[in-house]
Amino acid sequence: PDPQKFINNAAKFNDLMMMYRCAIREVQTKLEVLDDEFSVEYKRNPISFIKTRIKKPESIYRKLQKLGYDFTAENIQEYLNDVAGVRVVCAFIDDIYTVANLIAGQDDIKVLKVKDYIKNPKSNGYRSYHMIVEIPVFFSKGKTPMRVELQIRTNGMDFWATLEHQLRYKKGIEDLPGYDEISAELLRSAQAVIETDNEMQRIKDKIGMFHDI
Ligand code: 0O2
Repeated sequence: PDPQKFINNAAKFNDLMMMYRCAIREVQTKLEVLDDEFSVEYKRNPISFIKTRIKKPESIYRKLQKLGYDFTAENIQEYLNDVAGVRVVCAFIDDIYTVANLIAGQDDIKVLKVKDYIKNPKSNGYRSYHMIVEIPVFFSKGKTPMRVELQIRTNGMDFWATLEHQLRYKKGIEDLPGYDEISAELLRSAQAVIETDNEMQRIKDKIGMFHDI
């Protein structure tokens, strides 16, 4: 192993992660601007909270390996869409589409891919609106288009997905004797969240007929 090569690669990796952190900041600011404007214009916030994350080196490595690529900065930039992640949690289902459309309509944003797991939930019950966007970030070396994964969901969808994610990532959970029953229970709880989300939307629409909301 050549130590100099290792040091150069590590520096390149750090540089790239810095670029993803900056891309996240750009997207986060856009979302905060929209939320701020909404709170002044309509006296309410469509966004409950925003969470951001950079994919961990180990997860990046595993995903590249699964796709059959080496762990290099070039491959990360070329083949991975979700190194930079922004999760937007909204109060109501219609807020999700409002936020998604307002972001997609901005002329410096390019939408590369959309997966609507709300209209088409996954078989395990997972729901969320996923968007891969490309945003230009201005560095001293010039303008670089960076990809960011946006996951937009309601509080209910987030509550369910967070718990399901924690359970799924527990080692060996699939081998537990009652695993099928656990999956079925998770699916039933997802259904309960769908019903509550829909109910809240109906209530909002009802109030909205008489009052700005
Ligand atoms: P982590 O730990 O959150 O980073 P793509 O290459 O984009 O077409 P991919 O990567 O399967 O294919 O994208 P997809 O389906 O849009 O899902 C990516 C992310 O969505 C996942 O990231 C999760 O964060 C979330 N997600 C997708 N399905 C589920 C699910 O069934 N349950 C939960 N809780 N979250 C889900 P990672 O990298 O898997 O994990």
